[in-house]
Amino acid sequence: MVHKMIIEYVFAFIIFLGGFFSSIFSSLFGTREMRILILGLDGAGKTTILYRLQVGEVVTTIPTIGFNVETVTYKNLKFQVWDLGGQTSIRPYWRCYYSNTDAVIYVVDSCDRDRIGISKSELVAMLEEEELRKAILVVFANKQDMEQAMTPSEMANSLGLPALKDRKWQIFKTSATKGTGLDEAMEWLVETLKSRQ
Ligand SMILES: Nc1nc2c(ncn2[C@@H]2O[C@H](COP(=O)(O)OP(=O)(O)OP(=O)(O)O)[C@@H](O)[C@H]2O)c(=O)[nH]1
Ligand SMILES: [Mg+2]
Repeated sequence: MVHKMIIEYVFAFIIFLGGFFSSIFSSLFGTREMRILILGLDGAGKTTILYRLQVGEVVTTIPTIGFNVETVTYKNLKFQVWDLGGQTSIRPYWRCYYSNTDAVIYVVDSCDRDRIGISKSELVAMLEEEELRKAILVVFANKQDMEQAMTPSEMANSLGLPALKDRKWQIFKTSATKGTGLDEAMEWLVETLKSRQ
């Protein structure tokens, strides 16, 4: 019991340190890369998407405890992409990574009807944060290769996207394992980021 608590504290500290260094790094370098966070519930496909974008392949993933960070080059633009663990106990640490974020890729499992409400509340709470006021939001309606997948418009409504105020957002259907839809979504993200500069 005591051991478990110590391990949890150590994990929490490591995740917190990750967030601390990530914000120091991004504020130290003037001509910085665009900073993107990949967020969403556990199992949505965030890590699969990160490595699809980086190496163009499907990697075998395990649930992320903490974070993965990679430099992704897309259309000659360099992005620093942070993929954070989505388990309930890790979500409170997302906010350690918010500062200087240009865009959030919010990944939703299109087959997870039971948890779309939880996904919405996490999204709404995240968007209320001052540090993310100017961040662009791209929702990936992921796992569209599955037969029971919800449609993007159904998901947009369930997530409350049409009600968002003062936010540049778009939703795309994706399949990280098949590799479909990612290009279109990244294209929109790049163009939207460029037009804001
Ligand atoms: N069918 C299907 N499975 C997918 C897709 N994307 C990811 N998966 C699978 O979903 C599972 C979870 O994927 P991860 O990328 O580890 O999920 P995650 O969002 O990083 O999860 P956490 O790290 O726990 O937050 C893996 O078995 C993936 O292969 C997809 O588009 N279609
Ligand atoms: Mg992961």
